[in-house]
Amino acid sequence: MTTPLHMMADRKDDADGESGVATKTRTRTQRPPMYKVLLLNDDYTPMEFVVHILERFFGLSHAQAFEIMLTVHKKGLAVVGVFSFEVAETKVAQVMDFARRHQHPLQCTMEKE
Ligand code: TYC
Repeated sequence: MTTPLHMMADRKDDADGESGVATKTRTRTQRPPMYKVLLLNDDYTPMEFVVHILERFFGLSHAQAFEIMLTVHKKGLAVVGVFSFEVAETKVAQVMDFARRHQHPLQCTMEKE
């Protein structure tokens, strides 16, 4: 069967039946979820111990560490950093382990941002 001449004018298909019309599917780029690491207040952990933790495991300056420690002390908790799941998990484990080894009840948790 041949295509009648009057239809031939509009046809864009090539010999393979491909139209040659480019199509794009919009695929949303998924960024990996980030996790907030939270430090919780308690009545027993010494202030200087918390400052030391923030310097040691979160790379904060003494001044920054002191500021965040005071925020936790006054407000009950503070976000100390935002990380990928694996990094956040490691930080929480390091803090919890260090506090436990020093017999302080300090609590550190993470939550999805
Ligand atoms: N509230 C504690 C105190 O008065 C200090 C403290 C600060 C404890 C921050 C925990 O995450 C914390 N010694």
